[in-house]
Amino acid sequence: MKKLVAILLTAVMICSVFPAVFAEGEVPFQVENGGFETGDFTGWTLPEGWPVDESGNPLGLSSDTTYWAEEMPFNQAGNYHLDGWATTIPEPESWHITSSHFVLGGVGYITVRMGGRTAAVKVFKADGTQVGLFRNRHFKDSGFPSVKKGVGGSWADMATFIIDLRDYIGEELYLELWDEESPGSWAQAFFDEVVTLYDEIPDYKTKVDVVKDGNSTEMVEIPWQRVLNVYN
Ligand SMILES: [Ca+2]
Ligand SMILES: [Ca+2]
Repeated sequence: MKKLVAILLTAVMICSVFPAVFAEGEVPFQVENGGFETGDFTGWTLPEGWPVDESGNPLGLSSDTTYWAEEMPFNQAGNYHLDGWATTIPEPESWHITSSHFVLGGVGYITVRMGGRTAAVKVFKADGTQVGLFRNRHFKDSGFPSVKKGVGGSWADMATFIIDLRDYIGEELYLELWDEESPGSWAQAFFDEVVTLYDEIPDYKTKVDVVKDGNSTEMVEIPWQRVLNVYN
C-alpha cells in the first residue's frame, strides 16, 4: 500500500512539474522554443533577408546577461534571449519574427518578457486574422543606470508581461514578436521566455523577476505586469 501511495505521489509530482504541453490534436499548447533555449531560431519563422553570420546562421540570439560597462541587466531567462542589437538590423528599421502555432489552453493567459522602447507582441488566429497588439510599456529613459522601481528606468532590460487571451481559449493562434518602426532613440526590442500555457492565472501583482542592478551589486525586483490589448 505504501508503495502504491509513493508511486501515485510521484506521478502527481511529475504531472505538476511537467504539465501537458500537447493539445488533443497535432498542435501543442506551448509555442516551440519560446525561450530560445535551443540557441537558434528553431520553431520561429524569420522574414526573407534576415541577417546571417558567415556560416549562414541567422543573427539575433545572445547569451549575454548584461550590457555596457555598467553591467546593465537584460533579465534573461535561461541561457539565451532575442537581442535587437545582435540582429545587426539598423535601429531605425523594424523587424519581426513569427512563432509556431499553438492551441490556447489552460486559463487563457500567456506571458512574454520584452524590453526596448519599440518591443511589441502581435497575436493572430491561425487564419492570419490579427486579434491583439501588446506594447512594452516598461521603457523609461531616466535614472540611469539603475533599473530599480521608483528610482531608475528601463532600457534593454526585459519585464515579464501578462497577456489576457481568455477570449480565444481552445483556438489555434500564433504570435509575432515586433521591433516596431519608430523615430528617435532606443528603437530596439528584446524578447525572451514566451510561455503560452498556464494552469493558473499568473499573479502579476506579486510576481517579480530579480536581477542585479546596473552599476551595483544590489539585487532589485522587476515586477511582472499586465499589458492591455491596444489593437483595434
Ligand atoms: Ca531564454
Ligand atoms: Ca528598430
